[in-house]
Amino acid sequence: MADNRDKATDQMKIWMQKRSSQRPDQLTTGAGHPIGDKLNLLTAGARGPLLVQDVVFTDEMAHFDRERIPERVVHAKGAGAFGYFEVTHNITGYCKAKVFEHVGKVTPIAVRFSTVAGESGSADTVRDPRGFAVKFYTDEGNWDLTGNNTPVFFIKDAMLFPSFIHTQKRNPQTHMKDPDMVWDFWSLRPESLHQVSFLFSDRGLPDGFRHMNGYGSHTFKLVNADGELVYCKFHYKTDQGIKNMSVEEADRLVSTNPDYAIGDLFNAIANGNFPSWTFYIQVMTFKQAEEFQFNPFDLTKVWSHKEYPLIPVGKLVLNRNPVNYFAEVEQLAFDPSNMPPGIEASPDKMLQARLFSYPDTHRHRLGANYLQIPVNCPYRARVANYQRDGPMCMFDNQGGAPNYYPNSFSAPDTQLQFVESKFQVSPNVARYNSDDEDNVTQVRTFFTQVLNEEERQRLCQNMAGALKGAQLFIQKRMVETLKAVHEDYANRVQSLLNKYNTEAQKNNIHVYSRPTLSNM
Ligand code: HDE
Repeated sequence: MADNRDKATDQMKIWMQKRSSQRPDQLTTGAGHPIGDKLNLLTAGARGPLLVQDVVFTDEMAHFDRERIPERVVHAKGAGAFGYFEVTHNITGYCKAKVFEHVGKVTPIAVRFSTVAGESGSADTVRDPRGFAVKFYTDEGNWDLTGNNTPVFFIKDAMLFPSFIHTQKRNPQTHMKDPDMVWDFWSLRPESLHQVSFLFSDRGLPDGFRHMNGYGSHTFKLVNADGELVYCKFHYKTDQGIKNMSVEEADRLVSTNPDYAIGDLFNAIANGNFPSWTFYIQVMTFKQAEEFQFNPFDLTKVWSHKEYPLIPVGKLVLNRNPVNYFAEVEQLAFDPSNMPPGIEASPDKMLQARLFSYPDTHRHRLGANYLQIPVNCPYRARVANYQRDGPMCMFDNQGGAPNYYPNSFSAPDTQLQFVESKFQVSPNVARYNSDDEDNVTQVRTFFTQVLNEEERQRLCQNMAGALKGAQLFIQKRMVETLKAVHEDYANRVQSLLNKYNTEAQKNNIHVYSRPTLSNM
């Protein structure tokens, strides 16, 4: 075998070398009983049937039968790593959270990167947003910043999320990806245009996970020690530099190295080439929020960096690979409602919905006591509450401490300083339609000012290459929505579609050609 294999490929060899001085462990059953023979079933005679008393076999098989837990309903394919967050700039004027307590403060972190729509065995180099979720193990409980590599999202009202995700997954009958579903939804919901334009730009195919930025995306609230509040957005910018992949290279890797991004991250860390990101905040006062030209809680919009400049805060560094993928990555559970005192939710409807959805998902995937799993456990804080029992309760279940509140026996009590900030809400409860807010201005800026001419060309090419897979009436509606952004955007996509549609007619293709994977 070649000597030049990378560290990920050589994992078995490296593991064995580390143990070379030790004798192999005694093999046991799950219950710890030493095993004498692990190659042959216990049978009545050489050709006879199996005995139920072969507990060496039944112990192993019964556990094997239960190996899978439900995969994440989105973001199923991913890679994780561990490291630290270090404060480099003082932001205590904005936020009292202890994670920002002083310059030089270091907090351990876990990070999971992911694609969104594919299953856990899908390829890494597909066109898709990338998840970039960070768990900070702070002294005041865990803080999870469960973000993506884009500052905006496809929708702004969480009611649409399950339907939106269904369009990105598989057709209910064919069990195939379905361009009609994808483009039908996007063309019916113009608020998705900003994220869709990001997605079909070069940024839709990042080169692995190390060369992309991360964003908390939502608007959050920061509270300082005097109880003063500002709105805030979080950004983590790659120190490796942005690097994207060409469509051709991404397509090639889908078949030749579908785990490209996982391997790239693992090897970088194993080689001591630790990836890092510089962490910033953007801050908006409540007064500025009232006067802001857009809804400051609209997840399909960005805040201008000119008006709301990036304020440096610290560094995220990844310097340890998981010791075991299932234990530390598959079971790693992020939850936007994990916020320590000083960081609070804004009224962003999407964020509010996520506060419910994530812990609900974890209780389903991992069980009621998922917070006791080591990788999720807020181990730098002391958990003391009145929750007890449930499946897989792993520790002492808080021993003999009272399990009811209030009580007279000196059990855990509250402190007023940790009460959340007060805020006013609009008095009329109703189902407000937010899709009629301005969905085009920022997309126009992206198309005309953020992208250069070559990038614009590739965006239109990538979009038309995927949109051609949808029925004509859907193509037409999508082009109409592009027209509202910019005539040029719509015209370019339309003329490419005309070319594809004529070719399809000429070749008598009645079934619309399926887009390539990287264009889905
Ligand atoms: Fe998620 N999302 N999401 N999402 N999301 C999940 O949680 C959900 C949204 C994001 O590496 C799920 O544990 C709802 C925005 C990441 O483990 C689930 C809504 C952003 C990850 C869920 C959103 C994200 C998830 C699936 C709309 C970026 C992977 C399994 C209201 C700002 C985290 C799980 C990891 C995972 C729900 C929208 C990012 C089902 C309801 C916006 C990075 O709970």
